[in-house]
Amino acid sequence: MSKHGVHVATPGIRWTRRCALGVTLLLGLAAAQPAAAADPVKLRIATAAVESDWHARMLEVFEQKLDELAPDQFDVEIHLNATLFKQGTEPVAMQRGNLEMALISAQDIAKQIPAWSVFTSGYLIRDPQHQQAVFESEIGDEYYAMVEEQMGIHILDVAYLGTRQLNLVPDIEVKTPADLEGISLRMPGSDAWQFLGTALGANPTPMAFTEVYTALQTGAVDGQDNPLPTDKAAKFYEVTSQIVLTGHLVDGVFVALAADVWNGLTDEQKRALEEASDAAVAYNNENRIKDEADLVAFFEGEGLKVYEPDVDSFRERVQKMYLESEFSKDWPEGIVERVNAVE
Ligand code: KDO
Repeated sequence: MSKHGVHVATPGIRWTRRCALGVTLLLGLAAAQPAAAADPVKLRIATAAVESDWHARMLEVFEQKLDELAPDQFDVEIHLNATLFKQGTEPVAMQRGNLEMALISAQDIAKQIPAWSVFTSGYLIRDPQHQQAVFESEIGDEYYAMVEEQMGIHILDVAYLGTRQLNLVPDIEVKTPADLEGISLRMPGSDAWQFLGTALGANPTPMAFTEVYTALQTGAVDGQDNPLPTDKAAKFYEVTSQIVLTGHLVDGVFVALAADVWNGLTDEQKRALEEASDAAVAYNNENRIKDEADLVAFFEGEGLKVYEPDVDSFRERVQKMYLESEFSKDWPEGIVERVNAVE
């Protein structure tokens, strides 16, 4: 094309044996050259996290670390606020080859592997250190292997999402589960999440995370449960009056990627991904744990009531309901005792 944008006709080339020989020589030369650098591996990461929450920020740490360890080998794209895939649909997107990476929950996994529902159960994991220890133990190896074999998803790590607390609009006093009777509590949309709401004594309402702020604001629901750092990041404190420190679920998100993508990497690339994920999780956990300790004062400053209920009454009811539930029939023999025994 000329600089004026007009196509200039190329004088016709007459195809002769000499031309053919020249092409063969050229092709041979090209084959002798070192292989051109492979295209970077695309890693689109999907999550419902909001920008200022620690599990969103840790993805930037992941991207930077990966670039340091394996420059130009990965092309990371971070998609927050469930903009790429709806919350809870990420595992299937990875299984269908439509997504490379996501932060997924035990509740998402339990939809396909019922044995995983043990990790959706309230008052089982004691604290963030216990969570790390459990998933670094043989239990973690076994549970991650199930996900790899049965779902074709490779888990790199668990990141501490925080300890879930109740966050309510009405100005009521909550001491025991009985005080939640008739309270419509937004829970994420899956059976495992809904059951947790019922076990707490409330009326669970399924709803995606992205709709929660408006639902609280308009009174469509009476409350929601999330860890304190998420209540701050998603600004739920602007539209609620109290936080009840039930501490009912020590929650985590799993840093996961499609096994097909994982299996296509070199050993060096795999090591780089593992190291970058470890760095990201360490950053998330450290900041989130510190935040949880500091945030009560922040919410009180915003005018919310923050108090402890009779936690034992919640623990007793929730544990009993899980053990008697349909979910527990799918738990491997002795798993609760093994989890409890991890120091
Ligand atoms: C939520 O929807 O309440 C939840 O906390 C559930 C988690 O599993 C996770 O999906 C999280 O939302 C999102 O990452 C947003 O913080």
